[in-house]
Amino acid sequence: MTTFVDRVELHVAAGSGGHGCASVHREKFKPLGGPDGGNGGRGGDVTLTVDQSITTLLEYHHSPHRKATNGKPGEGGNRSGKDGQDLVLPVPDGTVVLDKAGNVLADLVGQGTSYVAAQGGRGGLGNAALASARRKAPGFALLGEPGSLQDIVLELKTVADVALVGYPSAGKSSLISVLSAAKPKIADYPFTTLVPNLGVVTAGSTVYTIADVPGLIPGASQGKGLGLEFLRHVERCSVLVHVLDTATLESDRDPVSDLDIIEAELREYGGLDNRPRIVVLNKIDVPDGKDLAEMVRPDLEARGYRVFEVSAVAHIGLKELSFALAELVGNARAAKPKEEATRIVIRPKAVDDAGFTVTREEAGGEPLFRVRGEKPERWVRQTDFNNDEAVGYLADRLNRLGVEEELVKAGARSGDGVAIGPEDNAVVFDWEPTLTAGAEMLGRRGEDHRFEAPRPAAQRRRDRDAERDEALREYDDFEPF
Ligand SMILES: Nc1nc2c(ncn2[C@@H]2O[C@H](COP(=O)(O)OP(=O)(O)OP(=O)(O)O)[C@@H](O)[C@H]2O)c(=O)[nH]1
Ligand SMILES: [Mg+2]
Repeated sequence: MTTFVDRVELHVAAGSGGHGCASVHREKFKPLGGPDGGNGGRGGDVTLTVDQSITTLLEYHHSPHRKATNGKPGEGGNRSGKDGQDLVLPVPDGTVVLDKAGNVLADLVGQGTSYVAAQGGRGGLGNAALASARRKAPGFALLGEPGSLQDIVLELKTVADVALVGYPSAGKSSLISVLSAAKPKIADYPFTTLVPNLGVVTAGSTVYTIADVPGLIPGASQGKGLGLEFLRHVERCSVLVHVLDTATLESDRDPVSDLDIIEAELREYGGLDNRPRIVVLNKIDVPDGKDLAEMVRPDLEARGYRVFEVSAVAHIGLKELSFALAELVGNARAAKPKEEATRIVIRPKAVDDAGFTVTREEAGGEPLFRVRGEKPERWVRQTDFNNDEAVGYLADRLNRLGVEEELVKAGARSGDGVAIGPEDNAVVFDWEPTLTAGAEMLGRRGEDHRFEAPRPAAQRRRDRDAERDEALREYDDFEPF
């Protein structure tokens, strides 16, 4: 038996961004040739993509840890680091992606549908990209960001138009084998089918898929037999077929009570009430079977079912059945909204990029001000804390975002603790306000006075305005990176 796995836990890690490079161009007779450190490359994403040739999640069961490659660091001579390679993980059609709490993150249906499960870290800017009119030779570069890590659960819900349900040995797998080219295992003992089978049926111009699930028995909803676990695989079907055994040797069974019991179990599972159903009376090649089928037919029709008498073994009534199913599938498809013809790529919900919050906490009797927000947290990750200039640059960025102002409003005073980031992963420092030194101070760190020449007053004013414009532009420029 080939192993079938329809639920796995998967741990994915995107690649980290490469660090930016801090380097100064060197050439004979040009001792200060300017910064030429390149940017780090982006880390690779981990993406799940539907590949219809795959039918099981088995591969991920065997190796549940997957990682994309890191971006390469930038180099001198304005050389950017190479981007990391995206890791594309092929998954079966109908794979549902959940987080550990069971929330659905994505439902991947249709060839090529993709989901970015972990996003690669950005590369850090090199000092060439960080240079500006007022910071002509930055002696630092930004660090690459770590790639995101995700623990996800993949669950397979088979995508089939028609699902066969019924008692063990009613002939579900036999029917699939004669209606399609699929060759499922068939035997005359119960629970031969341990995993769903899938076949493709062509009836006239209609092509549809048909799946069975392991046989159900009374009490399946309480876990008897193989239980209801596999009914997950019929959830997506648009037509349900009751396969009823007209030739069972069990004296306490007959097609009508079998149907009632299976219906009761389906109800217990829930969510399938609105699927159109038909009834197939199988094994009419057996003489007693044919008699029994004719006997129960009026009863079943009185309940509103369309009834088909067939024999999977003797190939009786199969054509009518396959065309009737094609019609039902056709109706269901017509009723459904048109499927997207293009590839669907689902990205994780964008984090709120705009703002940040400052909250006051107490830590050992001392006030602690916590700053949370996508930008400030990212900037902290990009900062090389061994480099004073890089730390100064971080302070400037935080300033321009208005973090200092908010700290003042929240009552922070010089020397108070400020933490940027979540409780378990924050950078904490003692706050030294720079705002009080006046707006002039904004954005003036990292200036390299070696490049400054004396300027007339009018020129200084123009420069100052240009600097301010540039500071704002620079601030925007870095965001889409
Ligand atoms: N005489 C006769 N036997 C049949 C017919 N269809 C299936 N069988 C036999 O019934 C037995 C069970 O058939 P399967 O197709 O494996 O039944 P199933 O519903 O898939 O059973 P599970 O997978 O255990 O739920 C096998 O021995 C088949 O050969 C039929 O039309 N006539
Ligand atoms: Mg079977």
